[in-house]
Amino acid sequence: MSHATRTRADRSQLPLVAAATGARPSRRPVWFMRQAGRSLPEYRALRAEHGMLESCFDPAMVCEITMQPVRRHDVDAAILFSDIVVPLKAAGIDLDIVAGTGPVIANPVRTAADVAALPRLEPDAVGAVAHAVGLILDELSDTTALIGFAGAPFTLASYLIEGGPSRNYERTKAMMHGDPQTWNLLMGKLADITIAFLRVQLDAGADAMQLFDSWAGMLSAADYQRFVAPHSTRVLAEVAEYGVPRIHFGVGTGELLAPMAATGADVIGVDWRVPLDEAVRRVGPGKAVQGNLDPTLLFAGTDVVEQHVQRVIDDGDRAIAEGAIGHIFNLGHGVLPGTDPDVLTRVVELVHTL
Ligand code: 1CP
Repeated sequence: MSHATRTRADRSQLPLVAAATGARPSRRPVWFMRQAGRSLPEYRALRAEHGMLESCFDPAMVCEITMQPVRRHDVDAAILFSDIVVPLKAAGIDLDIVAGTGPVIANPVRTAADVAALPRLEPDAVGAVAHAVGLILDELSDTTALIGFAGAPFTLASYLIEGGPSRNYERTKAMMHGDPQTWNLLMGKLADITIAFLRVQLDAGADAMQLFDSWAGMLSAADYQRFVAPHSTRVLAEVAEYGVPRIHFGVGTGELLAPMAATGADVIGVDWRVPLDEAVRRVGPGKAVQGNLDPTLLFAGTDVVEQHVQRVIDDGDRAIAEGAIGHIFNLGHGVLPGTDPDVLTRVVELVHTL
């Protein structure tokens, strides 16, 4: 089967790509991390009968769930419906995504032997994802970008080592500091998987990509530089040839914005703790910024939402005055499950008119 993939000239029409590359977007682009998911009743209805991982390997379902927030909110980007552990599962690692918890790893990776036994990701194992990307591109308008994504090696390592979500990351940090050689082998293998997963999505035609290092903010800048940055840098370098915007994001990364920017990303995602203009002073000029409305403020009522959307836009404008090449509006982290989807629709309208 053949699908419509976009040329570089087509992509420059996408507001998200324009903002990410220093061109003038036709409107300020906005999308939301976790825009597909439990805030939408149509998502809950579809998922009621299908497991999370099962859904991620069904191209028609991936396409439908990816498109739901685009239809509803008129966002400027779709993000592929998947999960950061999908390539690990596809490679053969025994794990599940448990409702209300998140990823759970059957046999956590704790020793040099565990690391040596980790499989590689064969592109065919995520053929369903490539298929889904094609279906999505056939449905998207000429002005809506498709963002592919992957988890960065550190965030993936934290799930594999801890066995699931963690509060303190003690086992992760124990391996990092106590056995740096095994740590680096693990991070190298995860970087390979991440690169392979991103390449599959980019070969299939994704217009942009986001590397999620969600939990990197748990690290000091020194540890980030020494144990994480070289691996994320390699991931970003290996996909540079596609020429699509590479977005890099983590939570609580105020102290890491400079080293995260130095990994080579084109766009730096910022959480709600650091105003976008201050973020640019840390990131340095020449990159775009993405963010950063606090997702909890969506529960605070219309007046608060409107006031803070305006503030983030003003911060974004100041960021551009300070040397950022563009601003992509987003939340500072993912949409929370209890969010009223009508509030998200209103945020998009506001961003497009203010
Ligand atoms: O039952 C459900 O509906 C499962 C909830 C859910 C959903 C909707 C999970 C479990 N993953 C997802 C989809 C998902 N995951 C997307 C879809 C696209 C979109 O944004 O609309 C994306 C981009 C992710 C990426 C992801 N998964 C990240 C990075 C982004 C972030 O939020 O920081 C992380 C850390 C995960 C792990 C994960 N998967 C699911 C959960 C609940 C978690 C977090 C668990 C934890 O707190 O550690």
